[in-house]
Amino acid sequence: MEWAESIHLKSFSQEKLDIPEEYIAIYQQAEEIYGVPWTLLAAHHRMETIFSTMDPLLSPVGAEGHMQFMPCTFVGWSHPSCSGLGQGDIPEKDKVNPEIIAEYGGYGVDANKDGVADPYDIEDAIFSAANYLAASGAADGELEKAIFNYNRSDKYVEDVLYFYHLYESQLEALQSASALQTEKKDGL
Ligand SMILES: [Ca+2]
Repeated sequence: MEWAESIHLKSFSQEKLDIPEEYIAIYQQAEEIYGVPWTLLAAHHRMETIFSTMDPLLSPVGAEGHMQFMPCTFVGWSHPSCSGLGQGDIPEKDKVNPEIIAEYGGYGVDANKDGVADPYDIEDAIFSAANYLAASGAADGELEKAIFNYNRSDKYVEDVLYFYHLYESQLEALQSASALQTEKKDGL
């Protein structure tokens, strides 16, 4: 019996999720509101900034923050300065103003309700990404279409899907390991 238990615990400890724990609750809250699988949000976060470890969180073409939003996608493409890749020429204070974003039809969200929608704030960034992916079909199962809309490259779609499926299978392994643990405790 003791032997069997130690074997089981060993296999349990080998199951892991390659997602920093600190972000999981935020992804899950965003899934609740926008209907986008939280593991897909994690996959985008992994691809965009390697879970926010990229320094600085600003790309050479002007994509900003934890989830690498182009300012025109965040604030809204109907902003008069928006064209091309979407860097625009939007004053810094307008970029984070929820009223301005509503006016121009952007996807930026003030998730933590501090009055600004900031792509450099982790909660705002993840909710904004979920909002954008949901509008692109990810809440209706059209993952490929939504991912492609986020970054128009087939390679990007392939890479995001790779991490999405990886996290989904890790999660499944963890859940079945934890179900086994529960059964054991219940004496089944
Ligand atoms: Ca905010």
